[in-house]
Amino acid sequence: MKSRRQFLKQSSLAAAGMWAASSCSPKTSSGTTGGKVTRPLAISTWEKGISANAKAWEILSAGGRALDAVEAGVRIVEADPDDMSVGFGGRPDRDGIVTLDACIMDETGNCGSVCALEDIMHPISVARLVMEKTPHVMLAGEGARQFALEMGFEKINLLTDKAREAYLEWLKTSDYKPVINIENHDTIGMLALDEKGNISGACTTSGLAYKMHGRVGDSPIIGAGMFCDNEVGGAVATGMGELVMKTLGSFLITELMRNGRSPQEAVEEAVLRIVKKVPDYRESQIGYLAINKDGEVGAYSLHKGFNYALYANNENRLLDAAYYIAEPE
Ligand code: SD4
Repeated sequence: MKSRRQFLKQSSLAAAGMWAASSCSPKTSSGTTGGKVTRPLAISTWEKGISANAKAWEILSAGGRALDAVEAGVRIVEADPDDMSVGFGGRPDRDGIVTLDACIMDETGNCGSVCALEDIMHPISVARLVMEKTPHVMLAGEGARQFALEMGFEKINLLTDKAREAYLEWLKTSDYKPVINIENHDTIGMLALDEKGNISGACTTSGLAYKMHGRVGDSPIIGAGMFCDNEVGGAVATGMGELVMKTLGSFLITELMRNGRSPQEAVEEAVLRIVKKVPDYRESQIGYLAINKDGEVGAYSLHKGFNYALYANNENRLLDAAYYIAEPE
C-alpha cells in the first residue's frame, strides 16, 4: 500500500506540469515554480500545509477574508500534538521548555507578533490580538503570556510525552546540530489571496529544537519570517531563522517583486543573497514561498527537500520546490 507521503509525492509530480512547478529544477531557473493561478489561493510550507490550506479554503471559497483564512489555517497545525515543530507538541528548548513564536499581517499593513511565548496553544491568535487590541506590534515572553491570559486564552502544558521523550533522548548527547529538512524545519507559514484580491500572511513555530532558552528566530519578526504588502504580494520563510534574519528575507522578496521580479525570481534571489552573504550557508536549510497580486507563486529552497501546499482552482496540491543545492538528499 502506498504511504500518504508517497501518494502526496506522486500527486505533486502530477501537479508539476499543471502548475509549471519543478520537482528537480537546476540551480537557478526563474519562473520554474511560478504558474498563473486564479484567486482565491492559499499556499503553505511543508506537507502539513495540506491540512492548513484545507481549513483556509473553507473561508476563502466562501468569499472570506485572507486574514481569517491564514489564522484558521495555521491553527490546525498549532493544535496538532503530532507536529513537533509548531505549537502544542513542539520540541522544547535545551532547558526543556516549549517556547513559541508567531506573526500575522493583514491587507492594510497591520501586523502583530509574539515571541518566546509559553503555555498557550495558539500563538497566532495571540499575535492577531496584539495587532488588533494593542498599540504595539510585538509582545515577548512573560508579557506576551500575561496578555494572552488576560485575553482569555487557556494556560496549558505544551510539552507532550512524545516531545519530552525526544528531549530526554537528546539530552544524552546534547549535541546541537539541526538536521536539514528534519527536526528543525517544519514551521508553518501561510499566505493567502482572497476573492477581493487582498493578501495576508501568518507564520507560527516552536522554533529550532533544543535552541538556547530565550532564542527567538525569524518566524515572529515581521519582514524576516513573513511580510506582505497588498500593493505587491507577500512572502514567508521556513528553516534556519538566523539566515533569514541576517538577510531580512520576506521583506527582501516583497521588495524585489515591487521592483518587477516575479515571485519565483524573487525567492531565488533571496536564497542567492544568503549564499552570497552567509559563509556557512551549506549547513542549513531555508525555504521561501511568495505570491503576488496576480496570483503567481514562487517557491525555492537552499537544499533539495522543501515542499509546499498550494490550494487554488479547487485543488489542494503538494509540490516540491526548486532548490539551489541538490545534496544532501
Ligand atoms: C526558526 N524558522 O525558529 C524557524 C524554524 C523553522 O521549520 O522554520 N522550522 O528559526
